[in-house]
Parts: sequence; structure tokens; C-alpha cells
Amino acid sequence: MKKKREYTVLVELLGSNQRVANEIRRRLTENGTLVINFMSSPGAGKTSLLEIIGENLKKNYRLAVIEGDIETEKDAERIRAKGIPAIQITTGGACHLEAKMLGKIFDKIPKDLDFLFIENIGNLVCPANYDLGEHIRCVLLSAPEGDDKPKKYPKAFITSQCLIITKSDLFPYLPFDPERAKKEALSINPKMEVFITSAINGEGIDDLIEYFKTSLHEVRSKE
Ligand SMILES: Nc1nc2c(ncn2[C@@H]2O[C@H](COP(=O)(O)OP(=O)(O)OP(=O)(O)O)[C@@H](O)[C@H]2O)c(=O)[nH]1
Ligand SMILES: [Mg+2]
Repeated sequence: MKKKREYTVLVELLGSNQRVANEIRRRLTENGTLVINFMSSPGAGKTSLLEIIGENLKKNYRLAVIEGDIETEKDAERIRAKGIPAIQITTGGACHLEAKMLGKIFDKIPKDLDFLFIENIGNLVCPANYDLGEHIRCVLLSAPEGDDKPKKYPKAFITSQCLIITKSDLFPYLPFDPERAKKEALSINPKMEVFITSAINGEGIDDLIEYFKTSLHEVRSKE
């Protein structure tokens, strides 16, 4: 009996998150903004990648970053130091962002953005359960984490449109096989676009930026 009640509550909670997420996506699509949600384990390189992508995109595009953290504004400060607006969401303990958290800061999101990036809380499990109204969900897998993670943490990979294998500059020093990681990830979600990047030597960054630009045009052409 107890189990059934918890299940019902969960369905209602997720249902409500979905409604808010759909409304966020609808409004931002209307504004012509592409929303990209970055998910990964702590330290996989989300902020480092956003710093590099942001510096490049800001030359010709309008963008902002929503920074999700359990505590501190450290990542938001890193993004702002690159001259990119960052809106902080501090969850005070929750291990993921939810659509209603974005709903609360929605008025702070500029209406004229091309790109809105969301850095989710560092966690490969919980964030996968919450649609935030994004158009593209990217899961990052860093070389030091190991190439066996896609099947161990499948939901993050199953629900993503894009896989970014990060820290490729470390491949020579680690027992990490990028081909194996890619194959395993694609075996559970063959539709993912896959990128291999390094924030140290810049590998793969241009291809990733092109993918985001193409996706922006696609979202706008559907409007
Ligand atoms: N070698 C190498 N180190 C990297 C790369 N990208 C990030 N790092 C390092 O990895 C560490 C974590 O990077 P962050 O960008 O802070 O990772 P994050 O995913 O934002 O971390 P959280 O927000 O705490 O979850 C830092 O010491 C970075 O300098 C990379 O491509 N290669
Ligand atoms: Mg970060």
C-alpha cells in the first residue's frame, strides 16, 4: 500500500515537472532560443567546456548560462569572468535541477538569446529524470571516469541527444578506450551525436560548436 502511494506521488511530481518543462521549451522556442542541458558526473568538464564554447560563440551570438550548483556560485563566476551572463540556481542540497527551479528564475533569462546553456548539478543519475525544457541534452563522459559508464548509468545516455567524451588529451595516460565508450553508449542509444573534446588542446570544439549552430537553425526553421 505504502509503495503504491509513493509511486502515485512520484508520477504526479514528474507530471508537473513535465508541464513546466514543456511551457519553458514553448516560450524559449518562440523567442528563437536554443536550450542545451549539460549533464555529467562531478568534474567531467562541463564548466571548462562552457567557458571555451562561450568565448567562441559570444563573438557572433547572444548567449547566457544557467548554473546549477548545490552550494556556491563558483561556476557562475567562472562563466561571468569570460564576459558571458550567468544566472545561478543553488539547490541547497538537491542533486539535480528541476523545471520549476528554472520557472522561478525565468524572468531573469534575456528574451533575445540565441543560445541558453544549462549546467546541471554534477551527478550522472538524478538529473536524467528531469526535463528542463531543453532542446538538446548533452551527457559528458570524461576519460578518467572509465569507458564502462554508459551501461552502468544508462538513463543519462538513453535520454540524451548528444554524447561528449571529454579530456581526450588524457587518453594516452589512461586505460580508457574511446571507441569502446562510444560503442557502448550507441548500443543503448544509437541516435546520439558523438563528440570527442579536450578543453586543454581544443580537440573537437569546432565540431561541437557547428552542431549547436546547426541545431539553432533547425529549431528556428520549425517555428
Ligand atoms: N586534462 C583535462 N582536464 C580537464 C579538461 N576539462 C576540464 N578539465 C579539468 O577537470 C577539472 C574539472 O573541470 P570542470 O570544468 O570544473 O568540471 P565540471 O563538470 O564543471 O565540475 P562540477 O561543476 O563540479 O560538476 C578541472 O580541474 C579542469 O581543469 C580537459 O579537457 N582535459
Ligand atoms: Mg562545473
